[in-house]
Amino acid sequence: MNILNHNEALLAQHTRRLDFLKSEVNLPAGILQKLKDFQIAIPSWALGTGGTRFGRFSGGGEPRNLEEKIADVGLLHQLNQSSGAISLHIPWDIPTDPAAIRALAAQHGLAFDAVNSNTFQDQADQAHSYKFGSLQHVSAATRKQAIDHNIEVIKHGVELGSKALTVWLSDGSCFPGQLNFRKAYERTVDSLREIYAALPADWSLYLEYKAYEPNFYSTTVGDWGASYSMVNKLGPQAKTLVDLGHHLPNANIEQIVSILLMEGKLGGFHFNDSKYGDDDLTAGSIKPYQLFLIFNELVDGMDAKGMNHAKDLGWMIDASHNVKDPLEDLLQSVEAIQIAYAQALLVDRKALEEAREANDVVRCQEILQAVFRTDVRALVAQARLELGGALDPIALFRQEKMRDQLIKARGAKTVATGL
Ligand code: LRH
Ligand code: MN
Repeated sequence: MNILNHNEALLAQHTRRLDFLKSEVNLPAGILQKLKDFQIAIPSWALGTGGTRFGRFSGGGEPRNLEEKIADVGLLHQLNQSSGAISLHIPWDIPTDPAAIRALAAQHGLAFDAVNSNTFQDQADQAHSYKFGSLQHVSAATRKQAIDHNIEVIKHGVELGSKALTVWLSDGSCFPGQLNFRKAYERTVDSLREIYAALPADWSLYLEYKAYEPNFYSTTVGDWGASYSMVNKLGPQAKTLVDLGHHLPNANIEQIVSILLMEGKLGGFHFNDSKYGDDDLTAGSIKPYQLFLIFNELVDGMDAKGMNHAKDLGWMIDASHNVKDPLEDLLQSVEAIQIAYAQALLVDRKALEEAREANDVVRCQEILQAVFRTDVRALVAQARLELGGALDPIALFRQEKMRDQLIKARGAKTVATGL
């Protein structure tokens, strides 16, 4: 892939844009280094074409195994130098030879972020079905099976150098009366305690909440309150994971983030966007202002606690690509997240606090919206350039006809494991 030629052709235009930005905005010291350090993990289950119950329209050249998934994330990272980690989902991506997989990832400059368990599908050789839940299940044998699976996933993660387990439970009910909410909650917490006890000392457990789907009346870990109350019962290594698509309409996610962060119980994110439900669309594609407001709370809250922006939270994407090329879609999501982070780093927090303390509502809004309306793409591109990435990753992906090359190498009908 000829990144040098690509950047050379775009350098003059890029420099003009960057100089203009610098003429308009005082760039805080260290902002470029922060952007360069900020790596976003790519979900192993989102490298193929996603679908819905109504259909799936594969684009071809999809990765056929974990090795090819790592190669695809490696390609993204080569292009944008901001996708330096992969988040695996077990059993969709069981690393049969962990040492070889770890070495292959290292060759691509990739680390392993949180590993994800799966007790929302029944595997062929499974003794007990998860139809009526897993960690909440009325049957102790089914709960034990789900607990053992999570402990197994931790073992896979340890072999790969991962430091966190993400637990998302589809557990809940579809009809009033079906579930004893209190028993389901207590059984879930008791089951999580056994998983928590198996965590290595330097690991985290991320408990991901979701309002609905696949259950459509109640979800046992259905909102931040349920997750927060449970992770508080578990202990200091347990934190809440915020998937942007897992909220009821109009939820104020940036407020949820600020409180979880203040309480030291925010573990990380699954970035995506949505208009209606858990649509798993490209980050920043529907509500870019919300994404900016979330990063505004993150930068403010992390600085208030002296946290390291790049290392102290789990930055992961969780998306599904029904109509776009999966790799182009992921490049867009990473760019949108980097833009929201860069803008949040430009907010004049002293002026904002002064305006808030003065109840100068207009001034507060003007400070945030002025930054949101600032085009920081040249700054994000400069970070990529300095790390050896492409000034315009999607343009280069297309110029090099990468999808055609993948189809030629893998075939037009290959289907990746995942959603
Ligand atoms: C559930 C979810 C969860 C994953 C799955 C692939 O909606 O967000 O994070 O396990 O998607
Ligand atoms: Mn998710």
